[in-house]
Amino acid sequence: MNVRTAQELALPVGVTLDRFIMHSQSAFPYATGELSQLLRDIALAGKIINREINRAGLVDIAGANGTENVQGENQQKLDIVANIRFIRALKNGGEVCAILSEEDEDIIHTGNNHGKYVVAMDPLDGSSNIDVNVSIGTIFSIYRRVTLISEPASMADFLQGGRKQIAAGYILYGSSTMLVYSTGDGVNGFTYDHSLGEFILSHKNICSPAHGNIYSVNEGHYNSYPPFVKNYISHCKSKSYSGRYIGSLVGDFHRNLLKGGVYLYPSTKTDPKGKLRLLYECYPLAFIAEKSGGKASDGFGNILDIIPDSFHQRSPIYIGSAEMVKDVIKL
Ligand code: AHM
Ligand code: MG
Repeated sequence: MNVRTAQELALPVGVTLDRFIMHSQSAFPYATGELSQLLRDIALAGKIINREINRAGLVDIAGANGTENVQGENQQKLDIVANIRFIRALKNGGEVCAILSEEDEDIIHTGNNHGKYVVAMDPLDGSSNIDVNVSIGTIFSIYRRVTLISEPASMADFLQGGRKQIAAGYILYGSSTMLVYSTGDGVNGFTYDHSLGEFILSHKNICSPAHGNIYSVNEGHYNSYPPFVKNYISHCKSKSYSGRYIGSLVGDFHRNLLKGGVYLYPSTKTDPKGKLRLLYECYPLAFIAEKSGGKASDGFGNILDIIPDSFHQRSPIYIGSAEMVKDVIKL
């Protein structure tokens, strides 16, 4: 066990995210604190988005007769609002030189060319669930830039490949709001305490069960799945596994991470590369899966080993409990 994990394990459940981050940083005497600050910026953006989501229904009512909300801002769809909030928080933080978002075709330069990091994110994933009060999530992935500091970031900073992520995680806006992240050593979960306005360590050192009895897949597309996926679905049925599919990647992934299960988004006849985006959906969750003992594959190899060639490229994904992912591929 390295120093950092030992330090983190020493902290009891119930400490604040800030304290946890500070404690983790203290294991590295030469750390500048920039990554710590970046994680705090992400948590802040998560709190703001959480607030927007919680009052979304009310805002619609308040804005029914016009296009402005209570703060005089234009009414916008929640995923656009989340995108704006996230970008603003990362720009203000100063550690990030560029952002790749699911909502924008090109990378967004923050103007902080001295920032060491780039962030790829899906600010609000699960679009079909956004307006119907079902769990949704933010997914993020952090890289140290490879281009020269002080110059504008470029494609190369984002196309380094999943193994080069230095941190990744997600925020789940569900029955409670949770931030789950890893900087490489273990995965920890923090639940948002509304009354304190703080994320509190609630799920320490999360370990993905090696096996489970949940499978999550959109069976509506069954007929267009590859034969090995159909075989796996039959296998799950023969074992009487539970089918659980929210249609919200973060929610489905999180449940399977805690309880043991596998999430599948295969290639289909119409989408031979699957639906989910490699850089800000598959990579970060694959990182969390692996750091917690789970696994993620595209059906051929490890998701993290795929070398990307474009910002918004897609990939099939089979992710979750290690043994279950192995079973999918074996079939
Ligand atoms: P989105 O980025 O447009 O929200 O799409 C991603 C979502 C995932 O959260 C979810 O697992 C999947 O799409 C559901 O897709 P489908 O409706 O095809 O089952
Ligand atoms: Mg998405």
